[in-house]
Amino acid sequence: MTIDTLQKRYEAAGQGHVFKFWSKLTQKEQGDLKNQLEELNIERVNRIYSKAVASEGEAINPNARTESIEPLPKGASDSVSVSAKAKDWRRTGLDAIARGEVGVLLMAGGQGTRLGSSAPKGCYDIGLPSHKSLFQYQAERIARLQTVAEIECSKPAGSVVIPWYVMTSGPTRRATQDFFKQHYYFGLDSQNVIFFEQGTLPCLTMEGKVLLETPSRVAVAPDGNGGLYAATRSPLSSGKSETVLSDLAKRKILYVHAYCVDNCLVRVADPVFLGYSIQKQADCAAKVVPKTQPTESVGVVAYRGGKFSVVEYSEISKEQAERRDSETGGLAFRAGNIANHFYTTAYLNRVDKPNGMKLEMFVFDVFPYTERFAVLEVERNEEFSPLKNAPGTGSDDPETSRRDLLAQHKRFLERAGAQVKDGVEIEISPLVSYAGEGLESVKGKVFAKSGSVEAAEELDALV
Ligand code: UD2
Repeated sequence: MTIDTLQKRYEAAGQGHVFKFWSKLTQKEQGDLKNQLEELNIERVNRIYSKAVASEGEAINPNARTESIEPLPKGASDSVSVSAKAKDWRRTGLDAIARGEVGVLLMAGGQGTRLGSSAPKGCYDIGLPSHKSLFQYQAERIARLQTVAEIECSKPAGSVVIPWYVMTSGPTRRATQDFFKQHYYFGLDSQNVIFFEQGTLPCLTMEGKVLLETPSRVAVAPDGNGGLYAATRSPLSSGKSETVLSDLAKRKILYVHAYCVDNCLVRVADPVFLGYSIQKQADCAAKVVPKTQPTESVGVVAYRGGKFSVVEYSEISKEQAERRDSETGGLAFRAGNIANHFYTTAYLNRVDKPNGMKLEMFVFDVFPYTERFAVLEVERNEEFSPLKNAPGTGSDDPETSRRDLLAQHKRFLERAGAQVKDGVEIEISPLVSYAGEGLESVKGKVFAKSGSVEAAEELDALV
């Protein structure tokens, strides 16, 4: 396309201002800007903007919203703490892992602005005795789970693989890949850690005008974790045809666990959640925790127009968030979404870009497209402590993450029959225990010293 045609196209779209500095740019800068502007579908950007403004209007006036939003009906979800089937679900999930049918998809393209750190969130050190990052915890949980599956399903050591697909965005890709390389993939085989990149959208002013980051570059931001669906279809590296979907097919992966990077308690490829969803024959599923505060920054899994959906915390109205269940007195919208999802690979292949017309696409945009949807409620203190805010905020911050993880490890030891003296902080590497298993040796022991252990034998030094 000639620069003239391009400029006319942008002027017709009301975005001609991006050429403001054109004449002052060097040859190279002009080339870079031209390439970026050609790749941008400026008409689509304008359509997304006008749709976003329209739905913004809807959010302000919720009765203008076309579909009704209702809490999930009773029986639409199960709970690990109530159901007697958790052990059976775990067995089913572990068998699938042992058969090599399970992959993990980490959504790591967010920029962690609220946290105030410029590095990708997964690199964050929440101040544990080991100073391990979130990425390292997740990697070691995968490694441990591979071992648990080998032991419990009688497979040869090293034979079970859970491939890890890491979705990054423009701003997080380089730093994320470098971090994994520097840490030798935290002991995982790099062949089984696949990085891919989600799309971006240009940053717009409130009036919908494209923002320039520099005189020769349009400012862009990740297109939301719902960018996952397009990203799984885009080439893993330029000029190659492999995509995440083709890699899943090549490895014969049937089930995918997708999760949010910032939850220090996340059970990566949780066999209980996998087994539950497999037994329910769900196309996709969401793990939830009971929502207790109306103002919590979590979406709620609900019925919208009779379909499963998640009403994001930025969308729910005040009265809906505060609505109480007449029987229990608890919140009516209590299924707190924790960005922790199950998909069959078949479903991931079936959904197309569900909502490419949003400024920020959400991972749960695909839920309304199936009735075969499952919801599993888990215990917050065991599985959810998100890192959203800067140190010292008092909630969802590094201190609460550290507190919740170490409190869980103390429970692991007590459930295994040990006693931990007050004030003693013991951190147990995921390589020792994924969910509290593998600690038989501590029965009857009293721990009086703080520290972190990388092997069960090291616990004796803390008695
Ligand atoms: C997410 C959930 C919210 C609740 C909360 C719990 C969505 C849309 N909302 O809200 O319902 O579950 O988490 O902690 O999931 N990400 C990308 N690319 C992007 C944007 C985000 O990969 O363009 C990743 C991000 O790295 C993180 C996850 O998606 O792993 C959630 O992103 P967030 O922390 O910005 O989402 P939040 O807290 O607004």
